[in-house]
Formats: sequence, C-alpha cells, structure tokens
Amino acid sequence: MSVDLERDGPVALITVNRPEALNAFDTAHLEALLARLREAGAGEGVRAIVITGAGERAFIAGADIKEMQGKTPLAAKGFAELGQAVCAAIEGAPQPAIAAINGFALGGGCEVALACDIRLASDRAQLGQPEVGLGILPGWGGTQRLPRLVGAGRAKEIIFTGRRVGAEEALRIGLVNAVHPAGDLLPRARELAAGIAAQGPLAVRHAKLAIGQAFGETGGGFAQEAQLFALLFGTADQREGMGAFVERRQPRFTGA
Ligand code: DAK
Repeated sequence: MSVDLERDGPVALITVNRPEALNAFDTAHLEALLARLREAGAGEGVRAIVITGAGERAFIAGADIKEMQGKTPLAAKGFAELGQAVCAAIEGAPQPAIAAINGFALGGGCEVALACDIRLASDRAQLGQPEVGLGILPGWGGTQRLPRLVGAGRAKEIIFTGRRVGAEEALRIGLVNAVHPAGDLLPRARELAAGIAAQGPLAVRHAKLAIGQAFGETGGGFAQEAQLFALLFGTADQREGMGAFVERRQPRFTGA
C-alpha cells in the first residue's frame, strides 16, 4: 500500500500501489501521489513521467467510495481540491506525463489519465466516468478535459450514462493515443518516454506549455465543477448512490 517512484535514467515511473482496492484513491494515496509527482517533477534530469497502477486489473478505479461516502460538503470540497491539485501537478509538471492504463481507469482514475499529456492503454483497459451512478459528478476536471479530448457530444454521453469505454473504442474516439497487449504496455510506455527524453528538454517543456495555453487548461470551469461537486454532497442521491455501491445493490435515486 503506497505510491512508488522509480527512476530509470531520465524517466520517472510512478505506480499507485493499492491493488487490493483496485488502486482506488483514499486521502493517503492521493497525498502520496501528489508528493511523488512533485518529487519527480523537481527531479534532476527527469525528462518524462510515466504513471501506472499496480497489479493486473486496474490503473486507478477512482476515488475511494467507502471513504467518500460520509463526507460533508465542506470535507468533499477539501477532497476535491486535493484531487484537483494532483491533476494540476501533472499538467504543471515541466516534463510530459504518460498514463499507462493497465485496466480500470474510472472516475478520478480516468481524470488523472485525462490530465496526462499522452494516454497508452492495454487491450484490457476500461475507462469511464461512473460518478452520476453514485449521485455525484466528475469533480477532478472530467467535465472540462473529457469534452476537449473527445468532443462535447461524446463526453456528455459518456458522463451522463456512466458507461465504460473499452480500449478499442477509446482509441477510435481519441481518448487514448494507442492500445498495446497488456504485457507490452509498460515497456512501450517506457520506450515512448525515453524517446521524448532524448529530445531538447527545454523545447519539450515549452511545447507542453504552449499546447496547454492553447487549450485553456485552467479557468472558471474547474472552480465551478468543484463547487457543483461539493453541493451534491448535501443530497440524498449522493448518500443513496454511494451507500448502494458499498452494499453492492442498485441505487434508487429520488432526485432529492
Ligand atoms: N472505492 C473503494 N473501493 C473500491 C473502489 C472504489 N472506487 N473500486 C473498487 N474497490 C474495491 C471493492 O470495494 C473491492 O473491495 P473488497 O470488497 O474486496 O474489500 C475491491 O476493490 C475489488 O473490487 P470489486 O470486488 O468491486 O471488483 P469487480 O471486479 O467486481 O468490479 C469494478 C470492479 C471496478 C467494476 C468495481 O469495483 C467498481 O465499480 N468500482 C467503483 C468504480 C467507480 O465507481 N469509480 C468512481 C469512483 S467516484 C471529488 C471529485 C472527484 C472524485 C471524488 C471527489 N471532489 C470534487 C470532492 C472522484 C470520484 C470517483 O472517482
């Protein structure tokens, strides 16, 4: 149970290591990921960062629903800010970040992948934003970054239904850059990272900045998303949605 940081020359590999919960983010793992990202970003000679999940089933299955279940709107806001800080650290890192999506990338896990510069998926990967089924909305930038990547119509369909998107579809709609057999995923991600690391580091850093500016990676939409997210933590639907997950049953939403 940890978030590991490993150096291979100019490439930093960060692994979210909580496979018993499909690498879901509780506060401790989110804080650890933020620390590892800052360490990697500031690391002497680090030219590219790869992020992946431990085990064979999941990249990150989202925020820890069991921990989130009882949060008040105020506590939810703090949790949102921590998740947003993680995504901002990825986007703000001087080096490109590559998500190596080796399984489920759901909710906050999908949002971490969306904040990366490049996404590689294994043929077993499944991505999605299932939050509405829990009575909440994607709160770590999913409402902002997913539409930019796949277009508003597709993003709305994915977010409103909460359905999972398999690797091939994700490739077709531009949600991931490439799909590899599961066993090849990490070597291919490292190879891609090494290829980037061989380029002019200042040039790559500035290209990342310029592309980020063009697509307006910060702005009012993110603040509004966090506020709307927190509001939903005052609803019966949020309690019902998360309670149903924990009790392994279908939710009965009332719109209250
Ligand atoms: N949280 C906590 N535990 C989780 C989890 C999660 N997200 N996902 C899986 N687990 C745990 C399961 O509870 C189970 O634990 P035990 O019961 O064995 O102790 C273990 O991992 C294995 O999972 P399953 O037994 O469920 O495995 P299955 O193969 O049957 O199903 C699954 C795999 C990925 C389809 C299923 O586990 C699943 O649906 N998981 C939940 C996925 C999900 O809904 N993710 C989105 C979470 S919501 C915020 C903004 C954003 C967010 C939070 C805050 N703010 C603005 C405040 C983000 C929200 C989310 O990410």
